[in-house]
Amino acid sequence: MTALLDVRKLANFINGEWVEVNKSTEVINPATGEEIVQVPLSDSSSVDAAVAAAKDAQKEWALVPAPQRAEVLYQVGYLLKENKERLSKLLTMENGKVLEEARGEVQEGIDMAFYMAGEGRRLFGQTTPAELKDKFAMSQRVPVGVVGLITPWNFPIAIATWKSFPAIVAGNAVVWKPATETPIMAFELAKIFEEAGLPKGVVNVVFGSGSAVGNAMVHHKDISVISFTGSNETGRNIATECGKQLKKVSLEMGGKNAVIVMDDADIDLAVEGILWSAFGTSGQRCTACSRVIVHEAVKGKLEEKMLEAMEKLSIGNGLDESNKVGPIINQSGLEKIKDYIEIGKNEGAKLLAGGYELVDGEQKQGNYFAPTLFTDATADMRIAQEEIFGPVVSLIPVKSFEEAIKVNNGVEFGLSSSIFTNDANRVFKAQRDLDTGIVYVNAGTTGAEIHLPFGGTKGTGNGHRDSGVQALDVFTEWKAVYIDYSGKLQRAQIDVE
Ligand code: UN1
Repeated sequence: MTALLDVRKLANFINGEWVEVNKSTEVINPATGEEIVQVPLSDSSSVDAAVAAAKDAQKEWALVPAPQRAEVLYQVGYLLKENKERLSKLLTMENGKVLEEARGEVQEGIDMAFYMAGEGRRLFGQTTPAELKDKFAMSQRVPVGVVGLITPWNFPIAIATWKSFPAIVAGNAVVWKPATETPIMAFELAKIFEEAGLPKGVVNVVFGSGSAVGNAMVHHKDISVISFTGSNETGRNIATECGKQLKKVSLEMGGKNAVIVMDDADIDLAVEGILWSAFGTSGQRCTACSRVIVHEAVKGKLEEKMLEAMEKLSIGNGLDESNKVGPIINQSGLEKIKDYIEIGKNEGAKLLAGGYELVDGEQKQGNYFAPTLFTDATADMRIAQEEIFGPVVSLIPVKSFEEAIKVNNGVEFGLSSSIFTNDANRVFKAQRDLDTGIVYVNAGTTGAEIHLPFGGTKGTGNGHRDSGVQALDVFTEWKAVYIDYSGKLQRAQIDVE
């Protein structure tokens, strides 16, 4: 219990009512090991109730003109703004990310609200010339109905806004399962929807596990679209099940993102970019940098400067603003990272810094892991291929620009990539040849802005995008409309003069 939060136990939000559930589990602050609140563990009956409410509400909501639907999102934006500091602190408490980053994440939600509200006055379709006289043709976006959102713990508010805001402005109703590790942002966002005047049933929140709540959503016949961000394994299972039902599914499942440092790069800038994208959020971002592909001519210099900069990173509770690296979300996340340290050592990579859990003093109660640097990794090692989701980065030396691009692309994921170079030709070649959904030049692999499409190639997803205007493609169908005002039967393809 904290002064920032006025309840001891969260409740589901179904049809505009706060519905208690008997079974619950604790939400732990990963920085201190203390319980913050209890989160419901719902079962499929809550999902059924939420979907029924959503289905009902959606019929009316779809008839509200889009600019008026957008008015609610403007209100949501203002309320997020008003509550930014309190929400950021709660976010740090449930997720662990340092306060500066938590503020950044809440800001992403604010930006998304105003951006998507603007779409209420656009939601463009197209008018198209018809091939026959006195005939009008157009295509327009229509809502898909009830959408199911399954969101992760690493960006509990930003990712929720990337998905729910476009869904709402497009005229859909939402059933949302947030991660049980970080339910407070969902609870707060639901309260904000309520206060902003969103009609009841348009957004419903059901707390609980993937195996109970998530599974029931994926199997529910009245949910038309599932939008999921999370692990590769879960995403693939969801896609298989949705495939059987011909249900549209949008997946975002992580990355193995690299920063390339060429021999002509500004090394100090590269070090800053790597540090920010490898150790921000303790490496628990889908976009986190976990490989550095470095030209052998500057490898020694980069290692030296990385080590120097890493020494200055203070690790600890994110509410203390002097800390730059917060905790790992939970024990199993920590164990996975430890396993990869052993794997890396056994594979023959050289451990230059970190590689251990912090177990003394203030850090004893939380899940802290030291920022870690391996060097002399090779492209095929498991630490250079698999997503670790922790503050672990591996340097892979290469001999040329071409080899760097090849190593970057030689993984199963394709979310984000970056290159540090001052050579204009390399910049243009790299942005063309790096096989990822997001490419940065002279910046790290993180820092996506909400009005651009977010997502990736290959194992990262299935071709859809979160955020940006492109997110509307997930939550709408295209309808083609032909209006013949000639007063006679005109047959397309046949009666063309
Ligand atoms: C994620 O990595 O899971 O680009 C989301 C970024 C943030 C969003 C990251 N704006 O780092």
